[in-house]
Amino acid sequence: MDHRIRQAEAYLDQCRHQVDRELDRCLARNATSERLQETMRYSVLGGGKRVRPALCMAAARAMGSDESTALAPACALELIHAYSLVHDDLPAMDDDDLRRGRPTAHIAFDEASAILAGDALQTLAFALLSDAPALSDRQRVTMISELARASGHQGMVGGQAIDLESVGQQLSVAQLETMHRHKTGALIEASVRLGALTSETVTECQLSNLTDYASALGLAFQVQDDLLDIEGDTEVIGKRQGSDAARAKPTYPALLGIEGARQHLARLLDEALSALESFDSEADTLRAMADYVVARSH
Ligand code: GRG
Repeated sequence: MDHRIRQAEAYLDQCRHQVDRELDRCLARNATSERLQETMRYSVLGGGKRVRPALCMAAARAMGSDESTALAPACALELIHAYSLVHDDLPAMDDDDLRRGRPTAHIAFDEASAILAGDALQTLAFALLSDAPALSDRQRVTMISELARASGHQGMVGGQAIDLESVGQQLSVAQLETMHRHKTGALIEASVRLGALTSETVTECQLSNLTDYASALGLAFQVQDDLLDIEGDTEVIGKRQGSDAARAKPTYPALLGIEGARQHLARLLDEALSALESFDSEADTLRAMADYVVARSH
């Protein structure tokens, strides 16, 4: 297990290096407004684990694709993720002052710049995918469609809406799961699916198994996030210093108890790994990523 976690950390470093170089290049062009460009760069290039790009590239590896074909989708996923964090931190949402140990975008710049940067990061994700030189037209359209669904009202934005509506409410475990499947899970599923779609020969059965892996992993990610919240990990300061409303949100440990949440996490890890049973060693990086997600400390 420890060996697999170290393997995942090394892979995350490698993906971060490639993705950040590409994002740096994309965000250096055509500065219509220097302030907007600075806010975008600050929001994307200032840290982050790069879990979604790594999942995308690991899924491409599992399918035997050249991993460079997954670079554009990996960057697009990170851009959507960055936009969601910038908007999530705004006063109208979670009202957070810190993210990744630094002032949030609306504090470092201003609210209007943060809103515009989030909007522009989102559209840049789709521009990047539509221009991806290593993908066929069909792959580009499929990926754009999948990413749009996963991040829009049927996915992440829908989950955020449920989250905002549920503040102060008593949710059941099933309702909490529905919220997280949309808010966090949909983009994690898209990360793995876009990686797999870099292969022209991926079958429905392979996609379905990889989606099951990602679906369990997405929930595991959230359960671990809730546990880290409780354990008061100081490295996730931004999220932890949210508004009173943010703190009143329902969590797995609140519903299941800390031990119950840990057991749930272990079951989800089993589920994720079982979904990869039909894959051989080519899926070892995905297996390592699953171990990392449940063991991560930030
Ligand atoms: C505002 C449209 C809109 C959506 C917001 C995903 C989301 C929806 C908000 C993020 C808030 C949050 C902290 C959710 C919990 C799980 C999560 C996505 C944590 C942050 O992701 P990491 O840990 O962050 O991958 P880094 O900083 O490593 O990139």
